Parts: sequence; C-alpha cells; structure tokens
Amino acid sequence: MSEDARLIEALANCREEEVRTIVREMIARGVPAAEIVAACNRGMAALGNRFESGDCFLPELMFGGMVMKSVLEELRPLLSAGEQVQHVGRVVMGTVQHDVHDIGKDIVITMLRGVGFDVVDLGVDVPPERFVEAIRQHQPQVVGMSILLTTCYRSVTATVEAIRQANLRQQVRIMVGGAAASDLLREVSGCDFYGKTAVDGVHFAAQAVGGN
Ligand code: B12
Repeated sequence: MSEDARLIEALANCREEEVRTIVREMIARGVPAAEIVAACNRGMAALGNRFESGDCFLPELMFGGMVMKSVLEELRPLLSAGEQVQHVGRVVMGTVQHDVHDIGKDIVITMLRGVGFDVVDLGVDVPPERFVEAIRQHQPQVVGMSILLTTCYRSVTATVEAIRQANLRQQVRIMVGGAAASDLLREVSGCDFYGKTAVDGVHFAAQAVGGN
C-alpha cells in the first residue's frame, strides 16, 4: 500500500497514532505540506462516507476532526513558510451560517497568510450581516465563504444578496469553496469563483489583487 493510501485509510478509521507517524515520515521525506493536506482531505472524505453509510457515528466524525486539526497544527509552519513576504491584500473569510465545519476554512486562511494576505477570520456559523459588517470595517478585496453542508446553500445566496443590498458587491470579489460547493452553486448564488482546493482560493485571491 502506498504512503498516501495508508494515510487515507488510517485517518478514515481515526487511528490517531498511525496518522501522526505517517505524517511525520512524509514531512521527513520532504513531501510538500500541500500534498499531505490533499491526502488528509481524501481521508476525511472517506470518513464522511463511512458516516453516511452508517459504518461509524458522530463521535468518530468529531474525533476524526480533532485528529485532522492536530495534523494541521504540525503542518502549519510548512504551509505558511512564506510568512515574511510583504502584505499583498486583505481577505475576509468565514464558514457560512448554520455550518460549523472549520478545518478547510482554516487551511485556506493559513495558505493565504503564507503568501502575504491579511486575513480576517470570522469563524463559523457566520450570518450574512456579519460578512457585511466585516467588509465595511476591514475593506477587503476578497471575501471567502466555506460551506460543507448542502443544507446551507441558502446561506451562501443570502450572504451574496446581503452584500449586494449593502451596495458593497462592486468592491469585493467573492469566492466559495468547501465540500458542498460547486460551480453550479457559484453560478446560482452570484459568487465570482468556486475553488475546489485551498490552493485554487489562493490563486484566485492573488489574481483579484492584481498578482498572478
Ligand atoms: C470532520 C467532519 C465534521 C466535524 C467538523 C469538525 C470541524 N472542526 O470542522 C463535526 C463532527 C463537527 C461535523 C458535524 C456535522 N457534520 Co460533518 N463532516 C466532517 C467530515 C468527515 C470532514 C470535513 C473536513 O474537515 N474535511 C477536510 C477539509 C480539509 O476539507 P474541506 O473542508 O472540503 O476543505 C478543502 C477544500 O474544500 C477547500 N475549501 C474549504 N473551504 C473553502 C473555501 C474557499 C473560498 C475555497 C476557495 C476553498 C475551500 O480547501 C480545503 C483544502 O483544500 C465531512 C466529510 C466530507 N466529505 O467533507 C463531514 C460532512 C461534511 N458532515 C456532514 C454532516 C451531515 C454533519 C452533521 C449534520 C452531522 C450531525 N448529524 O450532526 C454535523 C453538522 C454540524 C453543523 N451544523 O455544521 C455531511 C454533510 C452532508 C451534506 N450533503 O451536507 C458530510 C459530507 C459527511 C457525510 N458524507 O455524510 N462534521
């Protein structure tokens, strides 16, 4: 079994010690942090599938989340290795209303900060009006929404609508991502960009502020 496959399998089955050992081996071999994160994402998706099919329950989902967070803590210095770079722009980012998943959002934030963005983290379960307030207060060029629950599509459309109603739509570029997001959601909600991965989000934000 490849190292990636071992990591995915260990995370999907919440074997914390094994996950840590494999991650440390990968770091020691010089595997890029973004690649380790990508394998972990697949492990978390596999855990989600186990949950969906009734093969495991909420405590496992919660424990898997905790294991993933501790892996991210270990990877954070590697993900944000460019922290010294100069300020390139500002992003306001949050997980949409009624959704408390924050692992993916935090990865996007870490990577954005790594390339020099100043990121205002609104946290989870963020109501549309809180996004609006934050845009007024912090004047970002980019707004990012993370969504993991398909039941929260309305939160995305309501947030874009609230930004429009507040006459702020022209001044920000809006991106959406997370396991429940898609290009269709982008289109229906009126966001500018759907990013499948954190790296896509960083590229979009860089383009939005005139980088590449
Ligand atoms: C861990 C987990 C939890 C943990 C969350 C812990 C935490 N602190 O985040 C806990 C236990 C709290 C949880 C709760 C619930 N969960 Co949950 N959870 C998961 C699980 C297994 C992993 C999510 C995760 O962290 N993935 C890893 C991260 C890194 O991936 P990611 O978020 O997608 O992020 C990547 C990209 O998408 C991207 N990205 C993310 N955000 C953004 C934003 C932008 C702008 C961009 C560009 C990119 C981007 O960057 C990241 C890296 O590339 C998923 C399974 C899955 N397939 O996602 C289910 C899953 C999302 N949960 C699910 C469900 C049903 C629930 C509950 C309703 C369960 C319940 N009965 O209570 C509750 C809902 C609570 C709430 N109100 O939000 C379902 C959702 C189904 C659906 N269709 O909506 C899933 C899909 C599991 C399943 N298959 O059934 N959950």
